[in-house]
Parts: sequence; structure tokens; C-alpha cells
Amino acid sequence: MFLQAASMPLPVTITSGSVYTISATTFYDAASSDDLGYMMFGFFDNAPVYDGSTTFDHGNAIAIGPRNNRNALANILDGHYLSSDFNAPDGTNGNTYGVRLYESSPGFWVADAVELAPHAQVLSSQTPVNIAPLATIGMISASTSPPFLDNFTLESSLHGDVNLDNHVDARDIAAMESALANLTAYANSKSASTLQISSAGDVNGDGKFTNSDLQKLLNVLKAGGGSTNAVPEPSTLALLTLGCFGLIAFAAKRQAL
Ligand SMILES: [Ca+2]
Ligand SMILES: [Ca+2]
Repeated sequence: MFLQAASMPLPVTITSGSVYTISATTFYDAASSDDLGYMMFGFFDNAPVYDGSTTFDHGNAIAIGPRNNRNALANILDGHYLSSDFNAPDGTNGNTYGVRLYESSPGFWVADAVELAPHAQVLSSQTPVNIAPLATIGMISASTSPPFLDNFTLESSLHGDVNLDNHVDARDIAAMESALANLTAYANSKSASTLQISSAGDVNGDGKFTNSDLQKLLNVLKAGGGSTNAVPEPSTLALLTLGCFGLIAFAAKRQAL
């Protein structure tokens, strides 16, 4: 059995005006017959705990739970399970899933369960969450034939900063037009995921990246709502290779997005 929880202190301060996406690539043991396979990763209040029984301390987790031998995902947002799994097609081994945290309106935070690769898509949208208790990021795994995670990453970006230059200003209008015309091409040109661009570009917070976001960005900038001053450098923090052999390594790096 791999009965493990691991976490690290929240590496960034969750601040208004930013979008946070925590993600990991999941792998499964295809031979597993453990129908109770359990895994989740995301934001937690305190360090997540699993005692080997049926008790999981996931508190106010804002997390996603890829299943071990079932081709399905569950999201556990703000400590509450959704009653239904998301059906995921066969071949999910190696897919990258995540949780996206952002404000849908000032002071009102929501979370989406997302798939980043190979498909950039929102699995569930706009679940209200309470960010006040969040203190760590991490994972819980419990299974007789465990899945494991790789590329555990937290990305942050400014809402509206489509060109990822750490400012929200008029240059993001042209960037947004390009991104709306061809999201994949634009994301490739910025060496970013399509979801990172669409998350940054979802200025009106409706969970979709569309022409209405362009109008919203124009309105925000017209109202002086841009951020032309220097802002804290976004950070990418990687928690590498949360493996199934108890090998747990944390690594953090900072890089400009
Ligand atoms: Ca920008
Ligand atoms: Ca939108």
C-alpha cells in the first residue's frame, strides 16, 4: 500500500487580480484492481493527512482527485466532494489535470477543475471556494497499486495579462485579439499552455475565453483598471516526482512566465 500525504507551505500569497493553476500529470498502474484507489492534489488548509484508514484530512481542500483504476476524475473543492465523477476517456495515462483558482468578481473566488493536456478544457466550472484557510499545496495518495504524479506545478498569472509580461495594459488588447483568433498558435508563441492564456484572458470570470472578455478588458483599461506599475514576478513552483515509492522531492524554482 502506498499511504502517503505530502505538502509544502503555500508558496505564493493568493492575491486579488491573479489566476492560480495547480496541476500535475497523472500516471496509473493499468494492472490495478483496487477500486478504492484514492488520490487528490491541490490547495489545502493545513498539511493534508492520511492515516491509512478511511479518514482523510482534506479540510478545506480545493483539489482534484484522479482515480486509480477508474477512468474518471472527481473534484473536491472547498472540502466537499461533488457527487459525480467526470468521465474521462480511456488513455488518460499521462494526462495533466489541475485546479484553477480565480476571482469571478472582486472578492468572490471560484475554482475550476481543468484538464491542461492533451486537451485544454474546463471539466467543472465556477465552484465557489473560501481561500481564507488555504496554507499549503500538496497531495494525498492511498491505493494498493498507486497512481503517481509528475510535474506538480503552481502557475500564477494576472487576470488580463494575456501576453504574460506581468502588466495588464493596452498591449494585452492586441494579444487578446491574436489569442482569440488562434489560441493554440498564440499559446505556442508564448511557450505557454492554451489554458494559461485562456485563464489570463477570461477577464469577465465566466470560465470561458471569448470576445466578451475583449470588451471587458477594454472597459477595465478605460476605467483605469490596468496594472502598468511593476507587479510581483509570477512564480512557477514545481514539486517534482511525487512517486509511488515514497520518494518525495520538493523543488521550487522561480521563473518569469
Ligand atoms: Ca500584459
Ligand atoms: Ca470570459
